[in-house]
Amino acid sequence: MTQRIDKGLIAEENAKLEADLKEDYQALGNKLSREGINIDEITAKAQEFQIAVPSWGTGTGGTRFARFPGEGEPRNIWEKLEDSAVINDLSQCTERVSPHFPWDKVDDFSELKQTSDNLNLKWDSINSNTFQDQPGQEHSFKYGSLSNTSQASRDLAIQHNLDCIEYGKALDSKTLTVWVGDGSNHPGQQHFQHAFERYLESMKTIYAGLPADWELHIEHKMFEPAFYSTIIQDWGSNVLAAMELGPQAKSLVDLGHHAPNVNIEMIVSRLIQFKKLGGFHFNDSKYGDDDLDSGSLHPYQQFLIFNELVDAEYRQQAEFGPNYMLDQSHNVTDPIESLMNSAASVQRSYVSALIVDREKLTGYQTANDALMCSNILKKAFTTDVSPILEMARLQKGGAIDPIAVYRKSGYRAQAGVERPNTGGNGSGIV
Ligand code: RM4
Ligand code: MN
Ligand code: MN
Repeated sequence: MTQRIDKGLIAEENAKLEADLKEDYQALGNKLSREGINIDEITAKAQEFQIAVPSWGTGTGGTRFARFPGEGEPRNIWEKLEDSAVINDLSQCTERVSPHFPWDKVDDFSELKQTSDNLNLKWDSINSNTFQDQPGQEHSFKYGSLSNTSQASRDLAIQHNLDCIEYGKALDSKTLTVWVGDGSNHPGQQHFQHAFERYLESMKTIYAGLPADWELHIEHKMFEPAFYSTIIQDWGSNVLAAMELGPQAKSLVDLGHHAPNVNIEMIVSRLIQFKKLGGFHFNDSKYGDDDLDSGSLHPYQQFLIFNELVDAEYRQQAEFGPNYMLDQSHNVTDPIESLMNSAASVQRSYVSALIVDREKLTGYQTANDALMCSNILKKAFTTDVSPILEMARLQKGGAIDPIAVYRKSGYRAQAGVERPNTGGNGSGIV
């Protein structure tokens, strides 16, 4: 097992930065208190914030053209867990891991649960995979899974999802997330309505297998692998399916799965209003499903999404409690560093949204003062809340500067020695 980051190293590195942090925290605290905000209350909320790490994000991702394996990348779920523990030790806001099956399948799930317990990690949403065939698979998913014209292929896809629920029970998860690549590449290839009917019929069987305290999250994506039509291509089809299935079915929003310029924060608001917001896959993108670091391109959009989420919290919206997860896949960075960066970026959006003056905003909205509405949001967004994030980590035993400590630890080089490249990490994203 790769040696975790030494707590002594974290303390030593924090000690170098602590005096400056205290000064910055005090200054920000003074500024916020002039606006009636208690900085310690915001820090306490930042400390409660959690965002799950995708097991497949700990390995190096690829494109449709090639994958360039990284040094010491995890080869199986045990090693993915080790990396996830490092991310959480330093970041202190990622105590959950979201697994993907069958990529992360093991023979003994109680052993896996025991291992995660020992690493102080819990399990988030279970992701099923019917977007590729497994070796020796009897009925192919080439022409779709839950909506395939072949009943035998559909049955296999349904069974896989039911198996995922069983794995999830053993790991004490409470959510199944279903994303399928089903769709078509040629106009006329598929009868839209019949395909959607087949999908819904399959999903009803999966829904019937859900334990009473579970949720079923449906994830939409506009395109890829199908490039003409996709069965759940947008939030409209998504929420229609969720409404058809019942109250335990909700929609999941992956930020990279929309057409460019779509107003995602408004979709979020609609889903909140109708109690259908299940969760998120945070990432960023310029073109499509790019899976770049969260907030690396559109930090204001990410903030505006959190503005809706915090508003729902503030209004104590009924049945509101989405799962927050990262979903990204890296080609050129160290995935541990990127996941730490992304987790902090999403946490930053949450904290920035917490300092929006909601009473003033409502007043300006009522008065139709568009300029001041926008300025209220911009004011919160442009306030540098870094001292809050850093203090939140420090007080929980994490690192003031997670990337610096991680680099100093030599963890990646050590993983490189202990995890010789076996040519794959079980996650079939190329
Ligand atoms: C998809 C989608 C799903 C993820 C796969 C790996 O584009 O984002 O959430 O399970 O990729
Ligand atoms: Mn996703
Ligand atoms: Mn995606």
